[in-house]
Amino acid sequence: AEEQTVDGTGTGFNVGTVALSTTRSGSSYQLKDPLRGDTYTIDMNNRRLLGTQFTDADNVWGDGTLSNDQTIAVDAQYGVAETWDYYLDTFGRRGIAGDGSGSYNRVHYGSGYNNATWSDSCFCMTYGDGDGRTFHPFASLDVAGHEMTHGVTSRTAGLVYRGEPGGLNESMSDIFGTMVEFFSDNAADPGDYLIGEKITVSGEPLRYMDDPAKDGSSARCWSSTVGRLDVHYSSGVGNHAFFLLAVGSGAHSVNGVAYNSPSCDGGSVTGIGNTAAAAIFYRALTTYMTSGTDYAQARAATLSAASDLYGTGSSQYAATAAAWSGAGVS
Ligand code: ASN
Ligand code: ZN
Ligand code: CA
Repeated sequence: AEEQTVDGTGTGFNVGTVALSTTRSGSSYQLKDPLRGDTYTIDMNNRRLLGTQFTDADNVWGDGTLSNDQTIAVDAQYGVAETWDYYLDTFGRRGIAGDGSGSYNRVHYGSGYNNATWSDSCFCMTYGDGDGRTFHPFASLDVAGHEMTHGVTSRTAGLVYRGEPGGLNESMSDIFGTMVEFFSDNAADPGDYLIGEKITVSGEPLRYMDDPAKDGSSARCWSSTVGRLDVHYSSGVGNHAFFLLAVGSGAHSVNGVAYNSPSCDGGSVTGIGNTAAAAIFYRALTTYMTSGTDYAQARAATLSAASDLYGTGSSQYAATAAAWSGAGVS
């Protein structure tokens, strides 16, 4: 049958009721977005192989409850659309690879699976349903932005996933996942500097960008042994530097959430806002960083980016230097 781009609507578990761009094929609708590289979502039906396409008779997807299999597909499909729009509207990047090609989501993967992953080989996202005790299903805006940013990093700097470059890779995913959450401006999931706050049953985030050590494992300040940590903990140094750059040191409230970001060197940092901070980090990631970039080199890469964008005499350049010093990277 001939395929048409149509306006659908859906109600997710985390995002509430949202607009979705979908595909009409004959008398049925598919969860496939022709405006964003034909990105689609499939149902793994709690198995690990062979998913099935989501189809629908009335183009109204999910109902906000987890007993409806489409509900979490709405969160996943919305997450990829918002991530696409963030990168395109902000940096002119068309899709994860930057070439207009779409990806796809696999939801209801496995049984009680406590993770979400990006794969460069399938160019796809996989979401577990969580075990229901510690984790809800993993489809939330910051997780979607985090995972797809792994694809962006892979196609640009190519940061290896171990040691300090691995921590930096993880940090880039936390940073841009957070930027996607702010960009989306979704009333049910407003922007914050917390990672994964929607996917835990307790409501506690997995990670805190203002003070990464709050999770009990992540590094707040650089040290010569930080590269020995798991990459999800060594990411703390980069997350802390980004928070200091965007928001600043000390106490701040954003969208009703209170933060307190200590600086490692005792200096104080005045934030330059998400837009300028993200512009500096994106240019550093896509222009200056390479597979082996460590934290000292990340500082230099962002300073080069800040110089290109704002000049070496700018407040943005000075804040970039102060932010890394505040995370112990001098
Ligand atoms: N959800 C994890 C992450 O993106 C999967 C992994 O360990 N790579 O960091
Ligand atoms: Zn990750
Ligand atoms: Ca968040």
